Amino acid sequence: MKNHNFHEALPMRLSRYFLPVLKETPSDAQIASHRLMLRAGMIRQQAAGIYSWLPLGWKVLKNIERIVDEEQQRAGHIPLLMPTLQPADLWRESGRYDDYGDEMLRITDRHGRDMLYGPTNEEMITDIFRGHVGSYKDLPLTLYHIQWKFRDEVRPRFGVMRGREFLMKDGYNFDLTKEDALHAYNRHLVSYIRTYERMGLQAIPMRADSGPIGGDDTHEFLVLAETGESEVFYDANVTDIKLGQRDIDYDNVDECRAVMEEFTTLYARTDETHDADEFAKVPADRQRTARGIEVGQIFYFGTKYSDPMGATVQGPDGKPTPVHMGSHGIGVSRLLGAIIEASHDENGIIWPEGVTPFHVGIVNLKQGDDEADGACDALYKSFAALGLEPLYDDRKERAGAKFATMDLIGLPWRITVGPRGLKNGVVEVTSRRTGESEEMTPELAVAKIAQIYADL
Ligand code: 5CA
Repeated sequence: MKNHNFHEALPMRLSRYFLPVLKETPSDAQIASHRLMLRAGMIRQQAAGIYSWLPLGWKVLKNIERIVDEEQQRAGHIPLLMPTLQPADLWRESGRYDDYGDEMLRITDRHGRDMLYGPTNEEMITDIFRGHVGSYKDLPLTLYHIQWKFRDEVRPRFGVMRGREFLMKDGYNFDLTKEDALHAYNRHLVSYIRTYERMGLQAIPMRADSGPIGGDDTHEFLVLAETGESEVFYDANVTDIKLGQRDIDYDNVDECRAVMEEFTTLYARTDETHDADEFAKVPADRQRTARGIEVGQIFYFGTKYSDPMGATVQGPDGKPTPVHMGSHGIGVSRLLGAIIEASHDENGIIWPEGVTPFHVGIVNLKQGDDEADGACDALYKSFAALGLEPLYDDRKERAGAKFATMDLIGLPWRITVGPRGLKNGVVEVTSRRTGESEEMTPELAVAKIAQIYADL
């Protein structure tokens, strides 16, 4: 299998894990993803819109972060890390310190200096750029980080979906010309679609409003879901467009533009930019009004920050030129909620293979039976040796309780091991998504599951 893991595989026995599942459905959680994340012991609320990530939730968050990271690097973007706390002075330079309003958490340090917990990083990255880059020869450049943000939302709700503290990937492109910056915009659009598809999500780019970030060109990426906070209007045919396994050359300007056009030509807008006259031109049987979850947004805003902050490079003519910029964000922690909204049933979560916290669950129907214990141990070791992470339910619990836990936490594959099957030399492999089971030898079960992940 392609092992992109930055960490070692972590096979786990449930008896030693920390998985505080809740028996009751939390009454204050209004949407499925919030309820399921609490019930599956993934998060714990510490204050309004502020969560601890418990081991299972943390593992999924890391998986999502890894996919985002890989796709950014595939597109040629360079990772770094900026702090969560920022000096207010940088924001005074851009004029946003006063403009940003009550969503900004303002802090004063012991010396009386104004600080803030970053809601986004345009100013700071522009400061880094102006301090270290001086020539057009160093362009194009796109820097990004995956870092916690704080926005003092009036109504934090729906769990990680609208948090106050949340994890975002934010990237910033620096280019000599508007044309180059628009290539960066298209490159981000393509890489985002690829990122979401790897997580089993269809996120439709829709023309949107730029809000406090600024600029004229902006698209939001929306996952259709009844519980989504945005109202969206689109041509039904947009949902047929997929990137799939296409090999994209991110340096190829025409290729990226063609993909951008393919995904953004049909009508698809959020309520902020919805235009009834334009929408009326879509054939009536294809007009759709729905709700969506915004899992990302890209912006081109030209010299909005580079001008006031003096981020210039020496152009080919030797003259200082302000750089053209854009910023590009993915709601990393929100994505957990979006994935669950898109993929669950009445029994619990159904993780897509790309982000699942464990690759496979092993359920021992008769803990303490030598043969069953031995077969489970052997499966566990085989998966671990392949770099896969099984979660082995080795507790002395009833079968029903074990199945309920596995269904709730949503591992896409389950292997059930019991004395009866073992007499015939078989275990049962069950798909969480379809509920279908198949009997096979333990060796074939390992091979089947290993193949599924190798094909991702
Ligand atoms: N600087 C730009 C792009 S880097 C920016 O901040 N864009 S943003 O405001 O659109 O945020 C990027 C993404 O973060 C959003 O698309 C959304 O998915 C996520 N996000 C924004 N606010 C929250 C929140 N309160 N809770 C969870 N995720 C959020």
